[in-house]
Amino acid sequence: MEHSRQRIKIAVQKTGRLTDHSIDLLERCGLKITKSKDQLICYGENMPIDLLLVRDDDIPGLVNDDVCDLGIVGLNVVEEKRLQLEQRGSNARFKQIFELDFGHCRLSIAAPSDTEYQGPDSLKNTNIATSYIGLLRDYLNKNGIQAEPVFFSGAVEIAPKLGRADFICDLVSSGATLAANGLTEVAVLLESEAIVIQTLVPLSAEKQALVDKIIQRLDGVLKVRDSKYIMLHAPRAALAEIRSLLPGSEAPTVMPLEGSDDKVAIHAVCRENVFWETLENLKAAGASSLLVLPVEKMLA
Ligand code: PRT
Ligand code: ZN
Repeated sequence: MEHSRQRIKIAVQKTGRLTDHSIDLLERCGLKITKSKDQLICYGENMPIDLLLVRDDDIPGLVNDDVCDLGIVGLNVVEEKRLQLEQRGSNARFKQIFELDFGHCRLSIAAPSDTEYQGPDSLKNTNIATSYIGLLRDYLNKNGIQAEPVFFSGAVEIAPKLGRADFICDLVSSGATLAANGLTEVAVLLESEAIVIQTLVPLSAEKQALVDKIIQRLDGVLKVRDSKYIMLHAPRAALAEIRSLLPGSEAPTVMPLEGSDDKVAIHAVCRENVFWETLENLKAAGASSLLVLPVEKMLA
C-alpha cells in the first residue's frame, strides 16, 4: 500500500441515514472497499482511496482540518459547522462541490399544535430547543428576533412537553415525528440534502490529480442518474416531430436502416426519465421498435 499521505481520504457517515447511499455512490465510481463497518477506516482495494467512517457531525471538521480530502454529509451539518467557525472568527476551509439528491429533509421550527403562530414575531422572548444553535441564531438574527435557543442534543421534540421550551427547531422529513408529539411545523429555516464537500487546503500535484479523477467520476455517475438511452425506428418524414418528443436529449444519432429507404434508426441519450406517456406519444408520431435502457456511466 502506498504511503498513507498519498492516499485520498473520504469521510463518510459510519452508521445512519446517509451510510448506504454514500457507499453505493462511491462504489458506482469504481471504488472497491473492504466492508467492515466496525472499523474506523475502510481501505480501497483498487484505488488509493480510503474511507473514514465517522459520526456525521465530525465530517465537516475533518475536511476543514485537512484530515480528509472529501466528505459526504448533510447540508444541515455543513452549514451548522460553517456558522460555528464564523462565530469563532475563522472561515470554513471546505467548499460544496455536489448535491447528491438523497438525505432530503428540512430544518424547521415547530410549535405545540395549540400555539397561535403569526409569523416570526411570535417567537419573541420564547425558548426554542434545538441541536442547531448556529442555524437557529442566524435565523433569529436575520429576522431581528430576541429569543433564547436551548441546547438539546437529541429527542428535541419532547422539550415542550417537559416544559423546557416553547418551540423546537429540528430536522423534519415526513413530519410523522412532529405529528406524534403534537407539534406543528411553522417555519422552514433550511432545505437540506446530502452534499459532497472538498477541502480548500492545497494538495500535492499527485493527490490533486486523484481528487480530480474521483470528482470527474462522481460527476459522471450523478449526471446519468436519471438518464436513459432510447432506441427506436421512425419514418424519415417524422424525424423533426420525434426529436421534439425526446425528453432532455441532445443531438440524437440517426442511422439508415438496411433495406428501407424511408425509415431510420434513432439512438439518443435522454437526460430525464422516459415515461410511458412519452413512449406512447413517440409511437403515435410513427415510431416503432422502441427500447429504453438505463445509462450506467457517462464521460463527457
Ligand atoms: O451517529 P450520527 O451522529 O452519525 O447520526 P445522526 O443520528 O446524527 O444522523 P442520522 O443518521 O439520523 O441523519 C443523518 C443526516 O440525514 C442528517 O444530518 C440529515 O442531513 C439527514 N436526514 C434526512 C435526517 C432526516 N432526514 C430525519 N428525518 N436526519 C434526521 N432526521 C430525524 C429528525 O431529527 C427527527 O428526529 O428524523 C426525525 C423526523 O423524521 P420524520 O420523517 O418523522 O419527519
Ligand atoms: Zn449526528
